[in-house]
Amino acid sequence: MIDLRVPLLALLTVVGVNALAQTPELSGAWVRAMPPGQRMTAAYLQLRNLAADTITVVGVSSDIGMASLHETRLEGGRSSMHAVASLDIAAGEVVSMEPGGLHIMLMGLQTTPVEGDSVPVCVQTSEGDVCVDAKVQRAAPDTHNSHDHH
Ligand SMILES: [Cu+2]
Repeated sequence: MIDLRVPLLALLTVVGVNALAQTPELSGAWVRAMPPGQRMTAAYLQLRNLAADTITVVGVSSDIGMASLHETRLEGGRSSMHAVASLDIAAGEVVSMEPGGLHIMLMGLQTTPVEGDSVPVCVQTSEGDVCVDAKVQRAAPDTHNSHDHH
């Protein structure tokens, strides 16, 4: 088995990121901007398990309010949200949170995050906590299947 962590660590060192690669690696984090006064929003990100074993996500947190792991599901044509108690990420697996699916629900906000802000979001896992600054924006970042015309 080839150990991919060594070149990755070297790369992270070159770009000046913490040389100790955290796992799961968090990327593409963003929070949906809401109108002033809104007390809830959601954060989305991708988690990549760089470890050789399954990692379990056991919780989420953020300084700006109460955070919980949610999943939106379509049931009989109706969309509803459910709390997700824990989430297993297999070795090498990438889990994507995105609108209409898994997300980090942020509730009880003291201040409404506005476009351009950055919001700290942490993921608690069986391996410890990993945190990222999520960019506040009005819509999902461009991806292969998102065509958001304003
Ligand atoms: Cu939710």
